[in-house]
Amino acid sequence: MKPRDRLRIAMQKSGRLTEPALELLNRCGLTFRQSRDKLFCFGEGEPVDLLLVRDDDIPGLISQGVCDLGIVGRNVLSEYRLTGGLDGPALAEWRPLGFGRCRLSVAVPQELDYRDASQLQGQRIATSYPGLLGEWLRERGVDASVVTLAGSVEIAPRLGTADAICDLVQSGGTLVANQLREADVLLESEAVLAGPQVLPTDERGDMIDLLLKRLDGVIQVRE
Ligand code: PRT
Ligand code: ZN
Repeated sequence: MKPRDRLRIAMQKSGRLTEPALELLNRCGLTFRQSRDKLFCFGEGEPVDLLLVRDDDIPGLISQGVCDLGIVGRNVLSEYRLTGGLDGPALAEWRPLGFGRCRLSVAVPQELDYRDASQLQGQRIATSYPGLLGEWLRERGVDASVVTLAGSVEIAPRLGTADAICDLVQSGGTLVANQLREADVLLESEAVLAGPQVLPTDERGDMIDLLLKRLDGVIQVRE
């Protein structure tokens, strides 16, 4: 890959993390030329550009060296570490960013009296997070069948294709609407600044140091 002298940050093009991520970068003194409909956003003051993509693609783009950093949910980063990024360089969570908070939880039918994970033995659990769910079940010695779905996980029990689900929960409204209830939390998530475990040592590394310092300042003020 050709060396780059400008830092490139991947972030979600259109979704829950887009506005708060841009606002945070602005507060760190980074501004971008308005081309939000495009893939690429050129940074005006500092040598920092944005790549606007689907959140699921962010860890892979960092791993391949297409981007230096990314703003992505811990849920997506952790799942990638377990399932997608096994051959690439190790990725690290450089900073928690304090927005996009949610939980990855197992939810069961409302009428089920859930006590612990052993009740999931032999059950079918629908999820978009087979890596995180599989690891959690293994750690508890539970043998369940993981049904991987790309979306609309919460309707699987009503359709009869799963007995329980493992999905992101925020207010809990989606679970209630589907006659489910949160039974166990696998992961507390929020948006994080992700990057390679080993940061570049060139000018981009200097820019990353500067960005981390500014981020720490902004996050401290907010707390
Ligand atoms: O197009 P792209 O692939 O980029 O977007 P996406 O649809 O995959 O992601 P998006 O924008 O929905 O979410 C981006 C990130 O926001 C997630 O990866 C999480 O880190 C974070 N986040 C925070 C959430 C939620 N809260 C959330 N509530 N992501 C999804 N949800 C969904 C959840 O899947 C469920 O369907 O909202 C529903 C539950 O919400 P409640 O409030 O009813 O409990
Ligand atoms: Zn996505």
